[in-house]
Amino acid sequence: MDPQGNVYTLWRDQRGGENPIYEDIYFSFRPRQVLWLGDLVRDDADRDGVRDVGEPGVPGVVASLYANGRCTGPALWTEITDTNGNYLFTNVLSGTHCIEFTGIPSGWDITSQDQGTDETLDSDADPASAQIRHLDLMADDYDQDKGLYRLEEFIPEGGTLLLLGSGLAGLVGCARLRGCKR
Ligand SMILES: [Ca+2]
Ligand SMILES: [Ca+2]
Ligand SMILES: [Ca+2]
Repeated sequence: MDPQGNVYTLWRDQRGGENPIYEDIYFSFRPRQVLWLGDLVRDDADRDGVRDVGEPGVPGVVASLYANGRCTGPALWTEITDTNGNYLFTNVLSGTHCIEFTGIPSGWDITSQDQGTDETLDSDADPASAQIRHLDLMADDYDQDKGLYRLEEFIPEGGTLLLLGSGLAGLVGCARLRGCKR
């Protein structure tokens, strides 16, 4: 692949066993494609780095796309996450890109990167830089996501169990998550 995202492939096919009689040389060229890239910023309420049932999207976060692997120079496009926490860049050329997130709400931080084994459920942004670097985009990609958590409201696993409501109902409501929120 060249720096513009065009893909070149060269291979050969020999016939005749150990003493080949024929050798065919093949060459293919696949021009860079126009693709979609996104698509979610979410609340990682239990701070495990993985998207769980009941963890909603976070609206109003800014995602900027750069045509290089380190988010340098001017951004190509900027999107803001919608009410469901989704963002989507359309008409993105294949090749190496970087996404940078800004506008993170006050009192929130970025959860751990690349946790678990499911690329569709993890958080891909580096917590230190708020960037997803060196994205080699070769097909539509909807799995470039970021998890956030509320700093002051997280109670780690094994921490104090709070009653969210009255009686047993409140206890069950908190115990459903490994880390409970106030
Ligand atoms: Ca989670
Ligand atoms: Ca990942
Ligand atoms: Ca992912």
